[in-house]
Amino acid sequence: MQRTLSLLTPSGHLTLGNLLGALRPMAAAATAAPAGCFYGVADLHAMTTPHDPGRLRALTAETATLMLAAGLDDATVFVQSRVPAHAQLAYLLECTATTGELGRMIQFKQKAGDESTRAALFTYPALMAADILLYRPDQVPVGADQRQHVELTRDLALRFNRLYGPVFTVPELVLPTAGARVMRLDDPARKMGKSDADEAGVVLLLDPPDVVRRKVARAVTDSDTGPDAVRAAPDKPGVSNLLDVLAACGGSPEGLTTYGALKRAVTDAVVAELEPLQKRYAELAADPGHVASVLEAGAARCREVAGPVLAEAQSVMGLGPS
Ligand code: AQP
Repeated sequence: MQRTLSLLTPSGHLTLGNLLGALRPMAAAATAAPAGCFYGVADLHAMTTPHDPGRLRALTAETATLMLAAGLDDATVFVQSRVPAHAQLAYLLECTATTGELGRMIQFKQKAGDESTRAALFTYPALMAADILLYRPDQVPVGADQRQHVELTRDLALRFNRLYGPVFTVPELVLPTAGARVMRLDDPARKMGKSDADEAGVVLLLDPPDVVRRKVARAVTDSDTGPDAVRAAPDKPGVSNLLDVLAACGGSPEGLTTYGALKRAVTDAVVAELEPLQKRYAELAADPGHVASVLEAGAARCREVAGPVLAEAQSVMGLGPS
C-alpha cells in the first residue's frame, strides 16, 4: 500500500497557501488510500524561535481541527509531540547529518541572528527528516518551499542506509500542479506565510468572505492594461499569482480581460473553496472532545507504526542489545 506523509507547523493561522500547496493534495491522497496516510501537526517545529506556550497549544488545536475539516479525517491525524519516536529518531539523524548541510538550509540562513538564536533552528531539519522517515512513506505532498527539506531527507536516508543498513524508504517529493507556491497578494515576490505579522496580503482559511474580498481587491496586479493584460508572465508576478490561485481553486481565466474581472473571479473561487471547510470547522470546533479523541487514536497508531522503525534504526547504529 502506498504511504503518504505530511506535517504542518502550528506557527500561525493556516493560509490559502497551506490549503492549495498541502492540505488539498493531502486530502486527495487520503481519499485514494486513507490507511496509508499519516498527517501531523508539527508542534515541536513551532518552538525553534521564541514562542508563547498558550498560543502554541491553541494553534495546535486549531491546526488539527482545520486538517480534519479539510477532509483528512479518514487518514491518521496526530500531534507530533505525542509520538516520542520523532524526537528520538531526530537525534540519530543529527548524528548522520553534517553541520555543512544544516548550515545551508534556507530557513536557518533567513532566521538565524546572533548568539541568542535557538540551537533547534539549526538542528530542526534532522527532526523534519525523522518526521518523514519514521513512516517509510513513498510520497511527501508539500508546497514548493519544502523542496530543500525533502531533498535533505532523501540524502540522509541514503547515507544512513549506506552506512548502517537499509532501514529507510527514500521518499519522493510531490508538488501540486497549481498552487505549489502561493505568493502574498500585496507583495508577490514573497511567499504567503502564516507567521508573517502583517496579514494584509495573506488569505487565512478562517477569513470570512468579505475579508477575502477586501484582500483580493487590494492585490497587486500590473500597470499594463492592454487587451491581453490578464496573462501569466515572469514580469507580471501579481497577475500570475492570481491566475495560479484561480486555477488551483478550479476556476477558469476564459473571458477575463480586466484585472477587476480577474479579482472577482478569484474571490468567488476562493470563497467557494473555503465555505465548506469553514462550515465543517465550526462543527468540529464545537466538539473539541471528538477532535481530542481522533488525535489520541492517531498518535496511538503512529506509535505502533513508528516504534519498530525507530528500534531498527537504533539497533543498526549499535544501540541496545545485539
Ligand atoms: N505559500 C504557500 N504556497 C504553497 N504551499 C505552501 N505551504 C506553506 N506556505 C505555502 C505548504 O504548507 C505546508 C505546511 O507549511 P509549514 O507549516 O511547514 O510552514 P509555512 O506555512 O510555510 O509557514 P510559514 O509561516 O511561512 O513559515 P514558518 O511557520 O516556518 O515561519 C507545507 O507543505 C508547505 O510547503
